[in-house]
Amino acid sequence: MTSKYFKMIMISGFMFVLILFFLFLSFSCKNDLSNDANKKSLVEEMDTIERRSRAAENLLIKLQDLSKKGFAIGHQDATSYGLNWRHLDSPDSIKSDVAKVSGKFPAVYGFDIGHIELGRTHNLDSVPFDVMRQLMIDAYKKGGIITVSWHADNLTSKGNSWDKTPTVSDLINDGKLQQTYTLWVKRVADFLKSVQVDNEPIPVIFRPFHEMNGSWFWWGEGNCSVEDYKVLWQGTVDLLRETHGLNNLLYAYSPNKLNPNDDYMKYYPGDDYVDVFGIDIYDFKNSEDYIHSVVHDLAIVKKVAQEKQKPYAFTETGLETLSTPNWFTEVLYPNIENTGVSWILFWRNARVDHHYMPYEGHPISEDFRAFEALPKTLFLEDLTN
Ligand code: BMA
Repeated sequence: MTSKYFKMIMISGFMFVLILFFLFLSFSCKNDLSNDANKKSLVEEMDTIERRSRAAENLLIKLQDLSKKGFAIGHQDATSYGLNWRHLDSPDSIKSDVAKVSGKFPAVYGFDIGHIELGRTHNLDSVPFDVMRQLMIDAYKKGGIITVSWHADNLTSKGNSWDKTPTVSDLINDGKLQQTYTLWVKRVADFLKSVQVDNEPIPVIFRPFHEMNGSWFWWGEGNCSVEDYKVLWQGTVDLLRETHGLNNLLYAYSPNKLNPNDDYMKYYPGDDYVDVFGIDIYDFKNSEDYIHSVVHDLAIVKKVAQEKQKPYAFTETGLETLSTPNWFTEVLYPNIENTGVSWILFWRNARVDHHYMPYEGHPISEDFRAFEALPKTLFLEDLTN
């Protein structure tokens, strides 16, 4: 009786394995034979999930999809503070200068984690990291997209990001500095891992070491060689991805506006290390020059991104103090509406002499409302609808 029963279990077990095997075979054949480049085999899918969480994969898809409808409007520190207010002072309500002026919240939320590497409680612009975490979670839960830059201090001089003392070559050759940098990246990883919804780290577009073709940061042109830059980028991503197991990050590569002989891909660390292409271009109160760069440079970014089948964005822009009348509808919009960028990030509203989005009562408010009403501008509610 016992042995008959055992035999039956063995046979049904064997049949079960056989069915599974055929099921798997039919799945992989289907994928092998299908000509659809977007379909992944089971094995590929497992690899991708390990490398990028499901949520990060979804974000990549969202970026591609939304670019077919328009471009998402982003603002740096949108909900952390604005002109004459700080989230810290009235944490019960979420505010934003963009919402105060247009009635709509931005779709993309930029944050900067400079000074997380030092183990500080506040970032370089005095935003407490605990508040930042809450604001990231809030924005993500509402359907917003989160992007994070990192104005890290200089390892060698202990000055800030703008301290040009060469340090990347030191880092590559000096074991002691490597130890410190490893700790810095651990602090970055710990923070980005701690921003969770339903016990899962939320997906974040991480944009470290930006504007490297300019010479104002320690990781920039002239302060760090091209080869060293790539080693720095790859080493940082390896630490985050492999040592700390972060799979919620998409990595954005964002040089500054190109000068005539600049090569957009000069500092590119490789396809395995970049998920999104970007560029930072500011209007230094010269619309003509700005428009020329926007049109010329975004065309290059678009070409590269399309070849590599990755999304692309206008990762930083703005006109400080917004002193050019109708800037949003006349200078910016016509020159980006057909570029296919997924998002555009305006820099922070810090002070009356340092802001890039209108605030209540700003003379450009009406133009901004007209910009909001144009077909391609996507705000938070446009993403979720
Ligand atoms: C710069 C300025 C600085 C700020 C830094 C990081 O462009 O806005 O005041 O500290 O970004 O946010």
